[in-house]
Amino acid sequence: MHTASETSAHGSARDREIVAARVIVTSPGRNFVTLKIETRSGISGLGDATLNGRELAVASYLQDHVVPNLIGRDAGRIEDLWQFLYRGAYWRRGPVTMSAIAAVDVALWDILGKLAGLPLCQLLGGRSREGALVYAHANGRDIEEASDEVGKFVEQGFLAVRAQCGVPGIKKPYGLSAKGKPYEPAESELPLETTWSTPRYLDVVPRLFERLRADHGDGVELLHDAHHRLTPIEAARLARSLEPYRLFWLEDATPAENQASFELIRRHSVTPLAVGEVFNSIWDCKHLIEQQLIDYIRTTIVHGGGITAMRRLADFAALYQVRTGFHGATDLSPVTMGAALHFDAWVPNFGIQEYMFHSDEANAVFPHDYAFRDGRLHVGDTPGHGVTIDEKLAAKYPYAPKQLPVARLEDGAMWNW
Ligand code: CS2
Ligand code: MG
Repeated sequence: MHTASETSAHGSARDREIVAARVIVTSPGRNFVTLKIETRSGISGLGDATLNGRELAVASYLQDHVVPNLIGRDAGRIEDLWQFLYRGAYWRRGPVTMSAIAAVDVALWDILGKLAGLPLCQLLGGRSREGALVYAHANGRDIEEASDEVGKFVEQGFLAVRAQCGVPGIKKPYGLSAKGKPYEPAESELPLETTWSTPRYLDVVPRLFERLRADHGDGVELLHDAHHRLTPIEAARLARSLEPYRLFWLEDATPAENQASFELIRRHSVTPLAVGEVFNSIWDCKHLIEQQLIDYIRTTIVHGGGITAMRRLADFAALYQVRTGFHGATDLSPVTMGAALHFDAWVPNFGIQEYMFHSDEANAVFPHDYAFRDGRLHVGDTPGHGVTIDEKLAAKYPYAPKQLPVARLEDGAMWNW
């Protein structure tokens, strides 16, 4: 007999008992790892576990070390399961562990929404806004082409656009997609070796944004990703040189293992700073946030430990007026996009959501109810996060080993890609 606390509108503990959990690896245009948790009631939930270039590490972590611990547990005990998987891992944190925990967490929130008949944003506290402001990715081999690409997104109704362009003399600089194709960096089985030159890069970026403001005016929000390539003083120089063009943010200006290095950038510039897509825990950004060294935190649901963890991080960030700016590249699945958009709809200190388009194949494998209009992505009222998986179709796209590029300086020394 179940106690009153176990029998509620959300079914009984027996209904919520986890009876199966399956890891689905599929590659519709690119690799994705998805966890599907099934309960005795027949209700199931999905979580994204994709870690670009290291997908099978997370798939194994889930299959071999997490799934055996899920069977028989109450899917409604979301917090307890999060604590079990975090504290119980012993080897805490890290992108593989936290992506696996995130997949379980998001699947459980999805199940809870379906049991309650409520969309995820309602479970969190309801909508704070109509739609999430999103930014698209414009890039070009040179300034001219990049500006044309920005113009195309503005015409499509985007209110914010990230702009990257080629660096003269540098082959395969960061952020450029093959003409007309979505940007996908993990394009080879072993890392592609690219070259990097900070001096050449620092010469071209201010000219890019001078041209963008001249071509597109002050209305559109412009963003740029330095992708961990600069030293703190170089980042300070770039941030200061971009001040006349009023960026929405300069992202990953310098690697953030030493969070204090952002103090140097902050001393020299008022260009807003965003960081965190490679973080996986609140401890990676505690100093950055409480010292107000950044303006947007990029850590997102799939790599940051799920809804349960990101809710804590967002609330902590709100104390210091730091806003969310979730990572939303194509290597995060539509499951993460769906969950993130529900979070974006609720979170009081929302900033912006990255929106790189998934391929048609990926959108067919992961049907969803979010939609773009008026420069924002809107989630529907489907119970849960609103994303499903067509497993038959997913099975048609076998995993293909892919890794991210690496970067070397012109003298051959390894650098940050
Ligand atoms: C980039 C990402 O979207 C971004 O801001 O930093 O595309 C990043 O390069 C990829 O997610 C790496 O897999
Ligand atoms: Mg980035």
